Amino acid sequence: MIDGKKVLFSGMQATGNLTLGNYLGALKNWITLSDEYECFYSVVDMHSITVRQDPATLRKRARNLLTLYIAAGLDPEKNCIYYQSHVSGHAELAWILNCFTYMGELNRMTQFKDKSAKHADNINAGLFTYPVLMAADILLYQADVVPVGIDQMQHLELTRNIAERFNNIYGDVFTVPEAYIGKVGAKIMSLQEPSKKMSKSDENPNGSIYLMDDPDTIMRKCKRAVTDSEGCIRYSDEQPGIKNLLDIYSACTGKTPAEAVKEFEGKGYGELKPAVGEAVISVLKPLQDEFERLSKDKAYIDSIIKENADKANYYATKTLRKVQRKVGFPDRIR
Ligand code: ATP
Ligand code: LTN
Repeated sequence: MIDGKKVLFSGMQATGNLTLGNYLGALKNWITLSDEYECFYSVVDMHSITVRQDPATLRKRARNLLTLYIAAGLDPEKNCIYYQSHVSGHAELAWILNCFTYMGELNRMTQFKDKSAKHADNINAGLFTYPVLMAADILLYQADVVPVGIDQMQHLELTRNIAERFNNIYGDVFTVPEAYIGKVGAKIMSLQEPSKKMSKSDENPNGSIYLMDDPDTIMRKCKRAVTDSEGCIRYSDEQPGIKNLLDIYSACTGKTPAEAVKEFEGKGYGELKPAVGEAVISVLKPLQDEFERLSKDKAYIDSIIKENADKANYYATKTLRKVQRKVGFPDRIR
């Protein structure tokens, strides 16, 4: 609890251009929840280097991502928006938690298996212990709730297990966090391969709508979305392409999938696809305009970076000192 409010933590990696999946699955829910909770939204740049990055590109993407959080509607005066690498407590707590996490647990993580298959030439220890750093992110702020897409559930379960294990030994040190998964948009699929999730690291750019895509590109990608030959619009697992388009439409318009199906009753794919395109454009256009405006205001963004890093450090250090005492590190001499 901070000032009588429950705490929320979430983060995104600055590894590529954000997709509509990232927005509908995560960022959009962050905004909905931001009034109710004391929120920490991190650009998790330390996680990004588990895969090789070009330094200048990473720096640029991290800044763009931080700006995008604000452009999407998170008020940086109320929400703590900061770079993970500016708070050394993340790495310090991660080290301690590494000593409370089993190799077997990390071996089971599907993200590790997927990423090591994809980057077979660089299966580094950081990629393996990635979930421990993520647990440290969350536990450092004593977060009650963590809004993420479904793909992160396994990491959240591990975080809860680590927290409970630690608490069983040392008493109530960590808040055990709950995942928050939104009702619509929790898993947006690729427009080209609707059995795969839409991902910013997908090699086929037509599978993903990027948040910075211009209206023509968005419309073109929606019109080319892979569907099926059934010809009728139902919300069913048998029609994954159509289901995905209905999910996108619902998440962008605030309608339920059932309402969306009703709206397109008796209509064809030729009507659904451009309607989805329009819905996406109307969500992304204001965000893009605000991003452009904010990007030009260097001094403002710099001040947010500085102030919020100080705030995050304050809360992080509080937890870290407590944990260090519990495990038996010597007190600091003042
Ligand atoms: P990468 O392709 O680099 O692994 P990613 O696109 O999966 O990245 P992350 O940075 O790992 O993105 O995820 C940021 C947030 O977006 C997480 O909360 C994740 O659950 C959510 N998310 C990612 N992809 C989707 C998707 N297709 N649908 C819904 N939520 C998603
Ligand atoms: N692993 C997450 C990003 C992430 C995160 C976090 C999300 C790192 N630390 C803490 C929520 C809370 C991802 O790949 N999407």
